[in-house]
Order: sequence, then structure tokens, then C-alpha cells
Amino acid sequence: MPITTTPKIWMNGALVDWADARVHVLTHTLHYGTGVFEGIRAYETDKGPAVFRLTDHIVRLHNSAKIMGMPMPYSVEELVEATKATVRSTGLPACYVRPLAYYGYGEMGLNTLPCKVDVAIACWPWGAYLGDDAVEKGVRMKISSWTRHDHNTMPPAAKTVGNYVNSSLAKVEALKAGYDEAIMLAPNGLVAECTGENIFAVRNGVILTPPLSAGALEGITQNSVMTIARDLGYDIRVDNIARSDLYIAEEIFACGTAAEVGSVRSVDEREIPCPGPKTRAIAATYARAVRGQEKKYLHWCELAN
Ligand code: PPE
Repeated sequence: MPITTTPKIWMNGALVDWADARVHVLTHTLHYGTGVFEGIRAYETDKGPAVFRLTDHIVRLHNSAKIMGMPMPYSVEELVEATKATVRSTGLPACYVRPLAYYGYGEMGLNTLPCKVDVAIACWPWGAYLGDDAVEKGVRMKISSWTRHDHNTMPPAAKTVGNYVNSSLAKVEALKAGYDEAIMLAPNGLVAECTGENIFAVRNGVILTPPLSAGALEGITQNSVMTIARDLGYDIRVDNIARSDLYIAEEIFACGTAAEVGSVRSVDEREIPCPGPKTRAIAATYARAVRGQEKKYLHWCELAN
């Protein structure tokens, strides 16, 4: 999706003009995929722009860096404040936020130990990732021919730049085959997640979502959805899902920061009832929660002002 520019990008402690937020072509992460990143959304609330679960996202960024053995030059608190300042600088009521920590210019070769870590935070307006009205219309998914990398290949729990080679291969394959999104299976054949979303399937009335051990990212939207679903009185569990669970599911939905909550209409041409009542109720509550319209979840909305 094309980028709409905003005035400033935060780089290593300062807000610089969008056009000046440049890196050298010999930036280490550009060659080896060694960076870590986050995807966050700020939403319009009646108290101004609020960044949804900002601290949780920055903690995950720190955890991704820890898994990679990358020293983070800024604390969680510093990056939370930097993100808020960047959101404020856009003047936008709502935007997508992309923090990125990467090994910068100055060293080449696979040894990251001598490399300098740079951090940037960019914001831009970003529309519905799975298309407009993804809840009502639903998306068509395909099981990918690409396998999600396992824990001893590329740790899926870390949101590293290089991990997304796997997701991009699967996404483009699905799009070229006429689908909207791909579902990735772990090396043991169990369902992991989608290319940029966690997945949920309803079987016998119970909502299931695969664990981190199945190769899924510990999604912050996934966690929010689990809280919302429990509060709505649904039985929701983290458990393994087999491919055939998907084909005969009563409902399937995917969720992530960029995608929010979207229904799945079919998997490999097997039609899934869509939109399902549980998906609809969860998506509606999530849409209000992120905008500060659900008192119970106001603590998730971290005001940028
Ligand atoms: N799995 C993957 C592989 C993933 O990339 C995301 C987020 C999720 C699950 C959901 O995580 P969370 O956002 O914490 O609920 N994907 C981000 C990047 C998307 C992109 O294309 O870029 C996002 O949604 O911001």
C-alpha cells in the first residue's frame, strides 16, 4: 500500500524532516535482515489521539531485541515518549506507527557484535489492511506452500525484519493465486498464523488460537481479542489447530494491528460461515475499545498528548 508522508520521523533521539530520514546503502540490516520492529496504531478518541497498547508494543520490541541479542539504546519509557512525540508531530487524529531498531552503517559481515544500533519511529495514515469492510465481506485464504520457519531457524516470537521474508513469500503467492491472504503452517503441519495476523477458529462453540510454540507471534491484538471474548462470555483457548479444523470451522477470523479484526470467508475454497456472530461481536467491541469508547479497556488507550 502506498505511503502517505507526514512531517517528521524520529531518528536516534530527534525528530527530523520526513525527507531527511535516510540511511546509507551499506546499512547492516538492509543486507542481513537483522533489525526488529513493531506495528502500532494510534486512534482518534474524544481526548485526542491515543496509541493502542503502546507500552506493550514497546516491551515486545525490547523482547525481540533481547531474542536477537541486540542491545537497545533506549529504554521502554524513552521509546514510549518518543512514539507519543512522533504521533503528535503528525497532527493526525489517527495513524499507523512503525518503530524500527536496526544495525546501522559502519560494519559489514555477519558479526553484529561491533555494530551500532539505530532506532527510528515513523507514522503515516494507513487504511484497512485486509480491505474495507473485512468483517462483513470476509477474506479468502489459502494454506501457503511456504512453511513458517521453526524456532531453531528464525525465532517466530521475535518481530525481526528477516522473519518477514517468509511472510512476504506467502503473501505474494496467495495474492497471485487470487486469494486475499495466506495461512502458514508450522513445520509439524499445525496452523501457525497468517502472514501478518494471528488466526482464530471456532470449533464446537470454542474459539481456538494457536500458541507461540506453533510459530505464531504473541499478538497484542490476539491478546486484546482474548480478553474481549472472555468478557463477552465466550469460551476462548490457546490451543493447536489442525488444517482440517479450519475447513470445518464454524467461524474463522484473523487479527492484527494493521488488519484489526477480519472474517475469513473461505480456506482453500472450503466455505466458512461468514461473518460469524462471535467474530462480529468481538470486532465491534475491538473497534470501540481502540477508540476509547469502552470504559473497561480505557487503560489500553495511551494518550499521545
Ligand atoms: N503475526 C504476524 C506475523 C504479524 O506480522 C502480526 C502483526 C501479528 C501476528 C499480529 O500482531 P499484533 O499486531 O501485535 O496484534 N503484523 C504487523 C505488520 C503488518 C505489516 O504488513 O507490516 C501489524 O499488524 O502491524
